[in-house]
Amino acid sequence: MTRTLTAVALSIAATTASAHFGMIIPSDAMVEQQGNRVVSLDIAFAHPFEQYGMTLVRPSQFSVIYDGEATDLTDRLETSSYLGSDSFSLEYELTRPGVYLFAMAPEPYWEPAEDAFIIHYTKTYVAAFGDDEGWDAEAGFPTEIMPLTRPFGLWAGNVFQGIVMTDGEPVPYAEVEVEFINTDSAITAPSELMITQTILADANGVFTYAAPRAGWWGFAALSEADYTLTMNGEEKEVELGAVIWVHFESWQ
Ligand SMILES: [Cu+2]
Repeated sequence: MTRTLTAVALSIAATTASAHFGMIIPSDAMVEQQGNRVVSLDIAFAHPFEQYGMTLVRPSQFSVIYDGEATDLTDRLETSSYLGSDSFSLEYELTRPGVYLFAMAPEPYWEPAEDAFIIHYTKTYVAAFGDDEGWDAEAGFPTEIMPLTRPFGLWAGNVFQGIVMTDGEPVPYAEVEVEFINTDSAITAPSELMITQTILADANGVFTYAAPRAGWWGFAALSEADYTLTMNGEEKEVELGAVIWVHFESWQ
């Protein structure tokens, strides 16, 4: 009996601790030609629904991909703070119409609660000047969610579909965690189970989620790496996340 209770307590702790997301949140997902063409990006690691920040060290790579060409912006990231924890920010001027894909490959994050490292490959798409050309561009991550739904210009309530890919192949029944940026903790979850929504992809690696509310929604497809990293001389597992951030617009 005692053993059973301990197992339950441990699994609850693991679930609660695992709701972290790599984050790239632009000031606007659709930038108009008239007005401010500079997009401000928050680049962070956090529990978005619970509004809890974690430390992000300078990513090993941060880039923008436009028209098939990647530009390294890692050195342009400014140190910042997100939900009280170390993060980065970037001001980036959009100069041409089309889709800009911002992509982060972070350093491995050591999570003692999970006795594992976490690497969340994170991306978001920004459309410039009313042109959606390039909305399905690839960041080229080892694991990545490819959008099947155009990842901007969605209404709240629309479904978002993506295909989970690892090393260029779809991942059948991949687990995807979904969270909303609960700004100012405006929403109270009636149950801890509702902080993170959990879904599985189908046999073809395709998942579907209908966002019930306007705002930023993050999708993290989680898998275990086929390699380990060393911590104090011990081999430790590595959790890989393929994260995409998508904004849903209000009808108002
Ligand atoms: Cu965390």
